[in-house]
Amino acid sequence: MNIQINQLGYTPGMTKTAVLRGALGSEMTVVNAAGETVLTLPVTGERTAIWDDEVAVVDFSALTAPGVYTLRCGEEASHPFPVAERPYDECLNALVDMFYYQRCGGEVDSRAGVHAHPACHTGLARVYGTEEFVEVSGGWHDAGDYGRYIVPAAKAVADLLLAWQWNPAAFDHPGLTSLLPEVRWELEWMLKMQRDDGAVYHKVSCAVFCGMIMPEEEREELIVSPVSTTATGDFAASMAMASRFYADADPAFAERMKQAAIRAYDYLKDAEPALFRNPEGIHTGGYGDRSDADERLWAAVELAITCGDEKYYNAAVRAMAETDRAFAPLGWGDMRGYAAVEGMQLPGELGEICRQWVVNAARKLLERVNAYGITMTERLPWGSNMNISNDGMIFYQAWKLTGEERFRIAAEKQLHYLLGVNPVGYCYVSCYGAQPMLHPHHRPSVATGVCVPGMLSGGAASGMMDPAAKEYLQGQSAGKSFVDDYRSYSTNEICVYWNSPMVALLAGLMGE
Ligand code: 9MR
Ligand code: 9MR
Ligand code: ZN
Repeated sequence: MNIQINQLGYTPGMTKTAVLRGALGSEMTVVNAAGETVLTLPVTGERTAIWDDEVAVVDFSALTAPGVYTLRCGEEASHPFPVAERPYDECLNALVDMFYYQRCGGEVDSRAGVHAHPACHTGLARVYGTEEFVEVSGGWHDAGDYGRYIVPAAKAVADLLLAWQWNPAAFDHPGLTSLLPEVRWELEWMLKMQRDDGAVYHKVSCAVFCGMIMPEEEREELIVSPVSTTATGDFAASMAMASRFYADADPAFAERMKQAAIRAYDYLKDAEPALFRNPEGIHTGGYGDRSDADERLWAAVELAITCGDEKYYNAAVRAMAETDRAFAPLGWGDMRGYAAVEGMQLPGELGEICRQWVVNAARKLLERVNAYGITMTERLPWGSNMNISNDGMIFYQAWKLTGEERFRIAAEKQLHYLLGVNPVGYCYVSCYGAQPMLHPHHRPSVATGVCVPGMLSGGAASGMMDPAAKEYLQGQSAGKSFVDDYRSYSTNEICVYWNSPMVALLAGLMGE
């Protein structure tokens, strides 16, 4: 395909751009289902060299009437795509159901079809290096592996709660699961990972990654890795945040989370940074960090909001003064963006600082966008589709704050990229779109031979960081460094914290 479009289509009011490449004609036509040309647009302007192609970007936002269309240019045609009021409902539903498929410690029932399985990882877990055993069942498997890690869990929870905050109506339609109960599945597990002194264990997993088997077949010993201050800070922040979302429906649960957050925070006050590294003999995901200052900042901000207590507010003010606010990242390692996005609701100067921060971050991101509308060109990291969704969340927030259309358009372009406007022409959500990703590094999908739907691929990664990438992607440009092969964990794994920002972006954009 040499004309890339959002394969799930567009709402009437959305920005619509196609990326054309190769020696195409000077005119692009929009053709309806009856074969009639409804719009003709010039392919003008300079071609941009990007990722080994010469591309032209054509804006066809003038197309607003519902229908099914194809773009044509010379001999080339795009996939057919709809313009409709709600083109993403099913996909959003599937993106949320993905968390149900990732459930650990409980049955995934027959509604999951071939992916149904009995409760997995239910045994007690050994605390690393001790004879102590703890009950830490539950939560979601992190990704294509079966580890459960606090640091990325906090990001996933925060994104999903933001999605709910931005547009609860987006989650009205039926699926395997509902949003807040599903998030609770993770929160209940996180609570179990807290020690009596308030500190939080970094993760629970087996010593090494297992083969491509179903989760209940992984029966090696479960090991709880040591406490880290990043996990403890993330825990305090996400628990304090979550507490507000459950306060009406279940005040006791909300209070339990708030108290857990306070205990984690109190532990941190006197704790020197304890940054995680896999201890000897443990080889699963590391989620290491260089600093825990951002986790501490986020925790102070959330506790200030939830408790309305000056002591947390002042702590947040102090932490903020020491924070580099050049960008507002929403990663699993750098939580400054969550402090910024959440801190916007605080009163006084701190709230104002956070609002400014988010808008400035969006402005800076906008200076970096390329022909495909994304902010990364030279180097795409492992899980680049997460960064793209994260950028979309920041653009969305900036649009809501300022009303500036350029931010909305930028947010929409992140979505369009993920759903097809990218140089490999994939819809990066499994089983969706005309050319869906279908072979993720995801053990239940490999074990059954059937791809779980609704999972966002990590996407192009320029570092050639797995055997399949080395085999197939040598010499590829950054944006094309993707292979839909289950062996390529650095370009085609899936993750709860990659789905979560896409859920937030989509929910936000589908609100009014
Ligand atoms: O399956 C593992 C995946 O979840 C991780 O992201 C990845 C990198 O840590 O590692 C995968 O496991 C592979 C391991 O690192 C090396 N041996 C083969 C494993 C499965 O492909
Ligand atoms: O998402 C993580 C990515 O940012 C890192 O570059 C990569 C290598 O350390 O690890 C990714 O996280 C993996 C985790 O370690 C194990 N579960 C699967 C995660 C996604 O590949
Ligand atoms: Zn499990």
